[in-house]
Amino acid sequence: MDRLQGYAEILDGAALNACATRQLTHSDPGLSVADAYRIQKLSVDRRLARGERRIGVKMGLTSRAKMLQVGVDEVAWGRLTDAMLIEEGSAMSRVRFVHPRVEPEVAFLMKAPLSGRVTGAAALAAVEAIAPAMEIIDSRYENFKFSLCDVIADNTSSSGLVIGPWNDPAKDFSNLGVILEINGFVTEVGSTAAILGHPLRSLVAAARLVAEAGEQINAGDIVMAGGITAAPSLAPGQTVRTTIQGLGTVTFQVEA
Ligand code: 0L1
Ligand code: MG
Repeated sequence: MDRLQGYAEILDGAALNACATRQLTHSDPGLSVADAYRIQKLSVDRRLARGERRIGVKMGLTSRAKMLQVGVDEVAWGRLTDAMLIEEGSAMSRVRFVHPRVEPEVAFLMKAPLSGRVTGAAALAAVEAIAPAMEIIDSRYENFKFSLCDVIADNTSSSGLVIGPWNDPAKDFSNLGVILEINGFVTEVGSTAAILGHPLRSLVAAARLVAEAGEQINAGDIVMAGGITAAPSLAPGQTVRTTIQGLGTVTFQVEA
């Protein structure tokens, strides 16, 4: 079997069975970033072959807090499918995940395609709406430990997303206060400016990175701009809520 296809099957199996696996780079330190994106695509293709539908892309490692938390210092992207969507206000099942964590984020809904090197103004013109959101990340690696290549191959840990109310993107969303509460306790605070200085920069980076892979952001896609704070762990019984100043609130529960 092709080496990269084999890795894609290992990671896909780890996600399907919620069972952690060893870092690929422990046994294959020569793995490149290009190899890792190839593995990511092959792994997500397996999901699509099972009937999942592509719904957009996510940006990862877009804030200093995230980079420090995982010891990686470059942005990365991953692919989103409809099976990752968790309805706002509903419950996610903890047993479907290995060791899930949550990140407050900003989501973009696209009204026009975007690809390649674009300006911030062009990126904004392609946005239909923006929303407060949360990403549930779940590394398929043991102990949530990985290198940049490992995490890219693992679809940048993406495993769930919850989207709050959609807002007019004409609002200034460059520096809005963000509060992440778990069971009513303020767990993380931050600002949308933590996303590369302005969430729009993440969308500009997404257009460039996705084009480098020969793909594009499509009208109707969701683009998750990236985590704003460090990502706390999730446990059964929690109610998790993110509020972004002026954009609204998004909530989900964690059940066993
Ligand atoms: O979305 C993110 O910023 C996370 C990217 C992967 C790193 C992690 O799993 O924490
Ligand atoms: Mg994220």
